[in-house]
Amino acid sequence: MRPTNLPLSPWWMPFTSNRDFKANPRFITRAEGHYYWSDDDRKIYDSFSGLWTTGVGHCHPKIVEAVQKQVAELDYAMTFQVGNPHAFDLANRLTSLAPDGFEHAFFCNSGSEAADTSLKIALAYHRAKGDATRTRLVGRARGYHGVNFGGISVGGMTANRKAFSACLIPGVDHLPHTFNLSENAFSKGLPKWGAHLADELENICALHDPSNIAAVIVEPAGGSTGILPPPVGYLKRLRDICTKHGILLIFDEVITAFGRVGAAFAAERWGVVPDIITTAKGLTNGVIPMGAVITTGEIYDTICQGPPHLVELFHGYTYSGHPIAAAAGLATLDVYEEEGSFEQALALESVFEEAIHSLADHPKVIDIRNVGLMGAVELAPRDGAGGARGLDVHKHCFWNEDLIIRSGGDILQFSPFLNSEPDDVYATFEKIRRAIDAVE
Ligand code: PXG
Repeated sequence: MRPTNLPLSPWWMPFTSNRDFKANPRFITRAEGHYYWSDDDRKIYDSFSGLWTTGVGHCHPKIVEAVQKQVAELDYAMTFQVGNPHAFDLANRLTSLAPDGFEHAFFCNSGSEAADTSLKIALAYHRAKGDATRTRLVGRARGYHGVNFGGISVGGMTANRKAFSACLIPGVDHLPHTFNLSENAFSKGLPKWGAHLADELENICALHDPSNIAAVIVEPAGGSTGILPPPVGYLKRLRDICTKHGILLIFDEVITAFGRVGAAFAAERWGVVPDIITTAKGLTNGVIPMGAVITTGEIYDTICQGPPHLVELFHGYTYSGHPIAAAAGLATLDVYEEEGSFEQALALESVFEEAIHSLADHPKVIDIRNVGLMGAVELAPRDGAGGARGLDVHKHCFWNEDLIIRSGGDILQFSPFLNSEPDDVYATFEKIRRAIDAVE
């Protein structure tokens, strides 16, 4: 229960309309399984699995137990020049889960740190190889790679870049995004149109010469931009062009890894293997912050050379390989395996697709996109007030439908639990229909 006189002003909340929120706050005080509880003790269904994080449900007993045990046994240990078994164990488990050839995991604490770490590893790799001119990076319009300077520089979300424009890192190009309403509206799964958009990478190579390009970073399926599944054949074309020109391909799998697209990694689901994979969120079921950058043996071996007493990569965080985060990660990977979470997600894909597309006839809906257990319903914006309708639907769901949804502007996003009950998935979109009806 929230103390009624708790001042709200001091916490400057992330990605929140602070003044609007504090005028009418929405509090979550407890969670279990597929539900949150609000401070007025309503049981609220979570249609977003935390924030893409909590695929096997909140407060999973196995993960809770592992964290409780770990915090009492080894709360923290430095990881610079000292190791702990939990982080080594997790690195082993992660590299076994990843596609063949991925042999090393670098730990950090978030998706943003994973993105920046991956870019630094790419630059360090080319330099160590003697290709020090390869410094340029390529991202994609509407891409999201977190909010640190590297991530917003290669990212393509205008609102996240606008205020920081003068200080974005230099030497970055962007591929075009794959959103196209006239070609792909209401497509189910991977859109058929758009593979050719990967060919823009050839133009970027022609402009700068490939010998100057270090890496391309993309989300295999766009997430925070409002779900942009890759057009059929698109990822393979990117892979082929990168291979042809010696450019590293980074998949930002912070959302898509660990079952979200019905496999351990999107790379596996769509059969396209990058050189570096970034992860976070589902790595620990969201219980303890953690990210990991997984790389091939070749990248590690290239960077880790020279006199053995020297530090090979001048990068790392105080909490890289934190023992409690590692314990949470190990327990989470156990749960995925024991419960068959990735297979559960794959089996739910058609239920989710049918449920989300049931809104296709709604006059306020202009597009619906889905892949795996990622989905978006795009609403027509209100005249002169883009984003207001989406936020109103979010609030209406919270207060009137006992439902948490995520709205990014006028795009409603959904990330059902990997182990959702089909009835709950259908019920979610019945609630959404009522909410869209109810708001202006
Ligand atoms: N990469 C990707 C692909 C992400 O989706 C990050 C990096 C950054 O992770 P951290 O842990 O630093 O937040 C993300 C994060 C949304 C939403 O509404 C998605 C994210 C964050 C905030 C909102 O879809 N993803």
